[in-house]
Amino acid sequence: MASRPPLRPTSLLMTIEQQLRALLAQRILILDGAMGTMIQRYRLTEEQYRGERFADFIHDVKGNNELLSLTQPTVIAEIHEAYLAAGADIIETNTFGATSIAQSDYGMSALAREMNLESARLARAACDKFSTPQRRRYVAGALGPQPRTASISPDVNDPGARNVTFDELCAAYHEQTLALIEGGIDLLLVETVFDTLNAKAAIFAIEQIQQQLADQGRPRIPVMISGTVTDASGRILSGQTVEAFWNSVRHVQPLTIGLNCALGAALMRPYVEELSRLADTFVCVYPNAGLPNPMSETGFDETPDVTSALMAEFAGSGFVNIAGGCCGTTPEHIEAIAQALKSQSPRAVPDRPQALRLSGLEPFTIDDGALFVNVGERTNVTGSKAFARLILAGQYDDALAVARQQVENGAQVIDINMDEAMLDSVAAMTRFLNLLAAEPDIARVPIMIDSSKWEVIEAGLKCVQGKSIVNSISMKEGEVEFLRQARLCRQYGAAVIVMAFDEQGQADTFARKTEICARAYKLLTEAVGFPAEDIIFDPNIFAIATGIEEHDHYAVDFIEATQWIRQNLPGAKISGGVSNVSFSFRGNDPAREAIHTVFLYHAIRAGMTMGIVNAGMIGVYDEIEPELRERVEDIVLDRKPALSAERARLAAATDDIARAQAQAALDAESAKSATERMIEFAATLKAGGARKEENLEWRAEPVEKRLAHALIHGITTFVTEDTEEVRQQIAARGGRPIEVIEGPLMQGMNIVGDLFGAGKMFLPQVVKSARVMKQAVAHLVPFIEAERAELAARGIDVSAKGKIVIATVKGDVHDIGKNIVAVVLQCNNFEVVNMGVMVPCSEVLARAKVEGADIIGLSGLITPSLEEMAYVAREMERDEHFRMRKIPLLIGGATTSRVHTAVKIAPNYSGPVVYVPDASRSVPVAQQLISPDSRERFVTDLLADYERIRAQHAGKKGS
Ligand code: THG
Repeated sequence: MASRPPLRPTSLLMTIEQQLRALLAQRILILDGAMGTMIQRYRLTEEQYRGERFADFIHDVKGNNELLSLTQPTVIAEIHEAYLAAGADIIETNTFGATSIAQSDYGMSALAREMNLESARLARAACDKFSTPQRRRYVAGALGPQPRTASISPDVNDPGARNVTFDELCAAYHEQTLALIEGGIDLLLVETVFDTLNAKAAIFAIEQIQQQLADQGRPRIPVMISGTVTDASGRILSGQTVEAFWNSVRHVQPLTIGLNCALGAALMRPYVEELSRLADTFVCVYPNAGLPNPMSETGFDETPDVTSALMAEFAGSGFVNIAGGCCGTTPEHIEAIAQALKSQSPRAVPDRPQALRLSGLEPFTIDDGALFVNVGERTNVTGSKAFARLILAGQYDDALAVARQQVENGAQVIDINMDEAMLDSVAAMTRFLNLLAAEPDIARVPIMIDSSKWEVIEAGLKCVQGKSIVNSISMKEGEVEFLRQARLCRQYGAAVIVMAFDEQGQADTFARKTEICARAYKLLTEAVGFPAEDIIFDPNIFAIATGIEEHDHYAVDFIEATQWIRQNLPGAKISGGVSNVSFSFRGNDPAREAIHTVFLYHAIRAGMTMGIVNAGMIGVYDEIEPELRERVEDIVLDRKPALSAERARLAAATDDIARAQAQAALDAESAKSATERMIEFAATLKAGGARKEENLEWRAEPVEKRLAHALIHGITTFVTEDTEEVRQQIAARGGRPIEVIEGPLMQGMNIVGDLFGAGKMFLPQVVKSARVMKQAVAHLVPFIEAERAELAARGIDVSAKGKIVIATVKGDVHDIGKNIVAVVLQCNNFEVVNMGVMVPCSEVLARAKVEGADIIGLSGLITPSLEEMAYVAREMERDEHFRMRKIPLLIGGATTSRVHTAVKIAPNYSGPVVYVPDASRSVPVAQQLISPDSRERFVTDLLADYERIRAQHAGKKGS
């Protein structure tokens, strides 16, 4: 590979990466502008494109810009030099389309290597001409996106079809990268990414080469990655949000992440801002010269002063470390940008907390504060007869419906397993994942690729653009194979589940589990450099209560190993296949559900991060019938039967005969093992068919309790009639329909919220609760509207007291609470603009302005929403409209709190920021904020309260 001229005395000791990092700490570096726009200026003819060498080539080649590196090298060299003269620190090779795949359009695939080699040499020579010991210039080898894409079907009739494979992309990028390196580039730029899977193929090829360089003792080549957001959805073409995209490519530890091309700087701003906030690396931005204008000669007509002013604003906002131009920009643009940014300080790279950052089309972060993560187990041919039947019959549409149902019911990740003897598992995994990629409501979540065969896992990794989880790798075939697979996982950009399994077999005791996990952790973090937060241990959930005594302690061993891993292997996560634990009760769903519930309750308290679960078979710990719960607890915790019921009966016996009988029963029971007692009890559950939904004892309770029960258990069957019953009761005593919501329904939801907060309810169950609530509210809405109409008819003022714009913040899809708030406020004569879920900050603020909102309300259920809320507060402060009017910001939702609001959100905004603990509180809060009489008092009290909380919080932290 290339040898370089010994140019720079100071840099000889530093690698290119070190040099660039040192420079980037000091100033904003300048990247060059468009190559294509400059080539257009030469108005080259077909003959000039061909040159002598290709005079007789069979295809037209005009427009094949990469060919010019071979046929018109002086043109390319001139363009490079013009950009260097304009002030570019980094120039890009003329290789955007120089891959065998892109060149096949011209029949020139065979020339790809040569084009890259020559292009790199041209750029190298130009740079070396301009470099001085004081200021070195750098060559970035450009890797374009390819005309074919790995995650999108070219055939409208077959969403699973692809016209290029990951392996083909990888081979093309591999050839390109090697030639670029040989030609003398300093760094690599994977650019204009519109399909993250293509970019991941480029990264995979690059990482394979980096591995070889490392083996030769040569330094890593810095990598820059740049995506493109081509429309107002804020997503790249293949559907990922900016954050999901970043999570997908972060594993290459790029020197920069950024955005280019697209709709010009002005429209790029929110996405640049977002990346600059998220990325714990440098940010590079090089937009087009504005929106495309088909009427102008170059297609773009933003002038250098406009582009440079926009870039200066980015720099002033602290968004950029490298700036340049894309389509339509020229050396004049670059010179203007260089001038405008000369005295601006570079963006400071933020520290981001260590977290497992996954993605599907959307990001999914598991940080220290994360609640238990539900992985849907049903898309597994060995774990579901129904799914297996569909896959074996080739009914992929119906199989996709299983996946969709998992996500709709609250699965935050889906486990996919195609290990079935009668199946071509590689083909099935590939087909299913390709089809799934076309379903945005499923592809939203990260994928867990589950197989005991590495080749199936690898096939899966080649289909997912998001950051997935490999399930699983282990040391069962020894360290060499383990490390090989781990390195590949890293190169494909996946997190891993590591099973507690080694050369001796599966770990079944605490000692073996912890010993193997510790060994694997050390190997992964030290030999592979695997980030600890991307390691998920599975210390093996085995079936308990099998009748074999050695199995009795399995659950305890898992739980204790979980705790040990959390304490001793920092950053690592814990997962397990929850349904395994109840295998000996197959066919008895009520027993299994109770076992899962109790097991999870203890495992989560010990630190279990996630579990592969059947969401339909987990209950609420506190709601399990006490005698059943005790017996389940006896087997899960492997303890001597507690016999509470028997002891209670003995204590309650009033005469000698009863006492003797109770004593005999107690003796008989204490002679039995926990397993025996559970098996006996389980049989009665089955006999009684005690499926919770079918056990109607709760129907005898008072109606408020029935509503709470329906909400907690997610039962919709009777909710309309119960809601109506309460409404009539309230109406009979002259009350209003809204009181049904404010009273019993809110009380029920508050119980759900508390259980969720305490980790005793899981997301899938909360999703069901929401459906129940929604149905109840839907029943009440017509009555509420009728009441308003009636009041108005009586001449009573029902005109709006104020206007509130509310939204669930970006990144969050939960809206039960928010929708209740909307109804409650509307009933109290507030005008509510409900913007729905996943609403970006910019949209909330724009809408609030348009509507002239008096108050903004934000809702969110998951922890990342907290950060987003703090961001909205900052943006409100930045925007004069809100800052001057001191428009109040209301904060609500399950993970929000008074302390968090006071400490983390309120300080960002000078207007009132109010934590609203539940929907019923929203009315008095909103009323006090709207009324000029009460507002001042309310705000003063609020500020004092928050000040006190902050002081307390600071005190706690200090001690
Ligand atoms: N660890 C890791 N991955 C895993 C497991 C694990 N993947 C697979 C499995 N274990 C987790 N998934 C399931 C899925 C289904 C069942 C159990 C575990 C299950 N199925 C019903 C049964 O067999 O009785 C089938 C019901 C039906 O056919 O519908 O119990 O431990 N890393």
